[in-house]
Amino acid sequence: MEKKVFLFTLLFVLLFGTLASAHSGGTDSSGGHNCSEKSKAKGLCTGYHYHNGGGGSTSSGATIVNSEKDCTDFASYDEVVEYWNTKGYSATNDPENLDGWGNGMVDDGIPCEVPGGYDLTKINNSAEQIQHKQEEQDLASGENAGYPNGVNDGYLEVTSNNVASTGSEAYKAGYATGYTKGYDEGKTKITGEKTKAASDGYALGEKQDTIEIPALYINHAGLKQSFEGGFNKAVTERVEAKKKEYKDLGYTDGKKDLNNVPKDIEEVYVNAYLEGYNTAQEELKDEYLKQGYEAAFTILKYTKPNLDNEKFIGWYKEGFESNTEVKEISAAGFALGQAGDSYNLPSKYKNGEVIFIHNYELGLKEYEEQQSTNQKAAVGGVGGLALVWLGRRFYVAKKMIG
Ligand SMILES: [Ca+2]
Ligand SMILES: [Ca+2]
Repeated sequence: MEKKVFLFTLLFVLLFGTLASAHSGGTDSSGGHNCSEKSKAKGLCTGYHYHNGGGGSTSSGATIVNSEKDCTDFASYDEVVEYWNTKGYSATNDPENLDGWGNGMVDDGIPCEVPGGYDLTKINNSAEQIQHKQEEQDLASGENAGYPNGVNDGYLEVTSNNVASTGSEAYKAGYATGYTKGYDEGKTKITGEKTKAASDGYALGEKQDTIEIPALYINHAGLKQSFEGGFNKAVTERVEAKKKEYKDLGYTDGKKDLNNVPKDIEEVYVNAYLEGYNTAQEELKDEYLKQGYEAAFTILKYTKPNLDNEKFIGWYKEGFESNTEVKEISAAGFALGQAGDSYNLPSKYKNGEVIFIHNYELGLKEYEEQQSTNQKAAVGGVGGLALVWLGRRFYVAKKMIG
């Protein structure tokens, strides 16, 4: 009977206690309580929880972990974000009511009260972070798409065009970056290859006159052009060197008056030979013309020079006859003599003294003859001799004055 009463009492106490602890407002000795059905419906809590500052220690010393935080529990907004991110919360997953107004209704995915100017992309799952990630992704994929196109265009040396026709602004910006980077790389690559092509072309041009563009260079306009440029440079240098060789040969022959125009060579070299030959011949001609010209000052009459080359003799004679200064000297010398003046060689006729003196004497002779004729006419036969003597005296006096 006693045993029965004890069991009944225990059951009553347990039942009563359970009912008492299920009350929504009160807390137990640990400072917490179970979540009421009403609270569960509101979304405020799910099970046993604490209030007012979170978990604490029981009198027995066991640590109680608070399963829920409020915005006031954090020292800084960065802490809020760190907590939010660590928990993996979002606009659709906010069991601690950090996002909205604590009413259990989720808000915009931004927990608590965000300070102005805060970088919202730091907050996991925020619209800003999602957008930022999308932009970064777009930027990267744009760059990946632009780079190979840039490399290709730079290599082909076409006009740079870093504009993407489609995609978001971030994609376009990434495209431009990738393209420009690639374009520069492509350009550097082709520049190096062109230098090589030019050098290969030059090497071929040093060996032969016929161009053979390697397959490696034929399909790229710039490479082809560089190869051709190098080739032509070498050929031109080679031709110029050979031309000079023939020109020098022609000059040597021309000086010897030996016209040995080379046979069986291209016209360009024949012409080079003739150019040298003609230059030498012109120089020779000038030499003999001058000799003849100078001789005209020293001899009264042309005399064939002691030369065995008829061409040289001809040039000598041409030079001799072209000397008109001699005519002037002759005339001046003659005039001086004819005037009965004393002999006086002007310095400008110094190199033609032979001519001058000869003509002076001719002039003087004429003068004297004239004087003689005049005297004879004036005095007749008898007194003539005296007058001739007088006239002679007069001439001497005049000569002394002169
Ligand atoms: Ca909370
Ligand atoms: Ca919010």
